[in-house]
Amino acid sequence: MVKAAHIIMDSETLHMSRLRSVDCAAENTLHKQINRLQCQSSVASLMERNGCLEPKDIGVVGMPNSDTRGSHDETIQPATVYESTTDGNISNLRTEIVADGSAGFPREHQEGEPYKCQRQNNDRSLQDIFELQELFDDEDDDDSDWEPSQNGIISKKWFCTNCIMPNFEDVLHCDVCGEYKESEIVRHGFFASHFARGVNTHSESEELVTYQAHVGTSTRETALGNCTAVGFDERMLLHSEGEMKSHPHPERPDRLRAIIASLATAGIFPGKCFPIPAREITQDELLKVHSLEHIKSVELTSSMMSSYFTPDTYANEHSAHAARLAAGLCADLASEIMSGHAKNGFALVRPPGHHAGITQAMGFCLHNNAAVAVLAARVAGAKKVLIVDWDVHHGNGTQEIFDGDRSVLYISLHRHEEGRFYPGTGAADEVGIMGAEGYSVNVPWKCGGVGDDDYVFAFQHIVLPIASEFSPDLIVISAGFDAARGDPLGGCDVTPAGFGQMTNMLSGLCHGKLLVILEGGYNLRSISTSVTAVIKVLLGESSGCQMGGIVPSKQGLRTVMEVLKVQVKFWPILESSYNSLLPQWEALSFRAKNIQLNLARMLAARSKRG
Ligand code: Q9C
Ligand code: ZN
Repeated sequence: MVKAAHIIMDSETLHMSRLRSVDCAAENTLHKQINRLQCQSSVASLMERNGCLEPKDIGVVGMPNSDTRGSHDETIQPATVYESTTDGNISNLRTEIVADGSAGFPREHQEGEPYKCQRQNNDRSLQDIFELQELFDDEDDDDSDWEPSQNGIISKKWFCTNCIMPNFEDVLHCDVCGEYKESEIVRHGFFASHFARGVNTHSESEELVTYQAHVGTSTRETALGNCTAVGFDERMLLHSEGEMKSHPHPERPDRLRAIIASLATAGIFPGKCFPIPAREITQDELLKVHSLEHIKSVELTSSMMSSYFTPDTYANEHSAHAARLAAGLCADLASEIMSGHAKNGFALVRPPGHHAGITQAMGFCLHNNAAVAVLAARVAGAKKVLIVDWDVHHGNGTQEIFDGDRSVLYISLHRHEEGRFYPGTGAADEVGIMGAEGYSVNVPWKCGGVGDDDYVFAFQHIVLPIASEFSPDLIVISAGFDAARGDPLGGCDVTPAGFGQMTNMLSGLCHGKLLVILEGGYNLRSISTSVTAVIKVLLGESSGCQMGGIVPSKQGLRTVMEVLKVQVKFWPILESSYNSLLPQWEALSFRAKNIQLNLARMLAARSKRG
């Protein structure tokens, strides 16, 4: 049997090598470009309509000289912009590009100063498109991919496989992420979608059989002992939005396909990690997290081809099953780690879970996988569990489930924008309730564009001190990769090395008992490279790169100070962090005030003159 698994892997390796040659070139190109056009004018205009952005801030952010796509240099194709008019029609409004790499960076201080400028939060692209979804969908179905353009010429649009942003027929590379129109990102390898797959040598069902054989072999014949376990089941790919909307849903089956293909190419899975077979979570297990009413409402979707909990939380007839498998995998991974059968683990699951609360499905989430895992860990002997949630959105569901529970510490870092970013919860002063104050720790970023340094800085000064003090028996990471560079929803800037670094920092606690659970993350290349980086740390193959010289952005330092101020009441150990950062912070806010003061004086003098 072991031999058989080897043969399967070899044929897979061969199979994947085609993908590798295609992808490496694209990967290099893409990584340089990924940020380049993130703040496209189409996005900016939508934001502007919503009153989120000053027109002057519209710009192209990134590296104008890094275009490796072809011979053309800074010539940036104008993106066409749609805006819904009051009568519900979609009309083309404007075409505006500032081909200047510095545009969009608000410059509060001079070059060379220690605080990095943050990208303007003008990249909530998809979110805005979603808010307009109903308007888009009012259009006649047959016309859904046809949009009028400024000069009356009709052009057909296509959606980027990698980042799902809309593009015009005549461009060959995605305007937002640079992915090739006919991208083969999920074309080959395990579970490539029927849709994306052209001519292929062997069928998907053959691959399923070989994959299942491999799962069976390794789990039966190998002791997991010191290994990294991976939970995956192809039946979770069946959860998809049945209705063809005018825009593809970001939480799509290809997310898992892309990750699986990357891991296979790297020889990590199958290869170095051990597969955990999926099982469905039981109703009794779910009842420890969710209300019966919620469980029933999810089950009810099995009899419907298409249903919705919220406008963006869909289900098809397979969704409830997929959600039970996702939760079951998380529960089993937690028990395997607690029992010592596995060193650590990664749950490659969907639908995601952290927005699902006691009584409701929302934010693409049906059952709360992380919460289910915590309860399974408890059954397996864990007294205290730490949940670190680095999905770009606040895990309102997880926080609600454990709000009054001192045995579960929930720490979340998320884009918040004073409650304007989805789901709106997770302010620094949400600390837990009913005697469990201090057992919810929220790190709410004030804007988008947050990158590695701010995350690592917050880990150094908040997450690690509190986590060591708490001394958990297990750490569950609610690992969304939508804070990743290139994500269409998150608009942040965390790199694979950043995710690796955070994983590495946590692996020093509780003897490395770490369960990583996939939450969000919608750019296929970003999530694939990020998951790979995290698993390499879990495998002990990488220590997550350099650590020195972490310089937070101004907003990052401000958020960290705010959180320290709130949490120091519950975690006295934070006092030293707070005191050591105070001079840095005061100097910074003093300088900012001075700039403001000087500006005010200048303006006053000017108005006096004229
Ligand atoms: N106007 C996860 O990343 N966007 N969920 C809603 C409503 C929902 C994200 C916009 C984003 C949910 C798991
Ligand atoms: Zn998210």
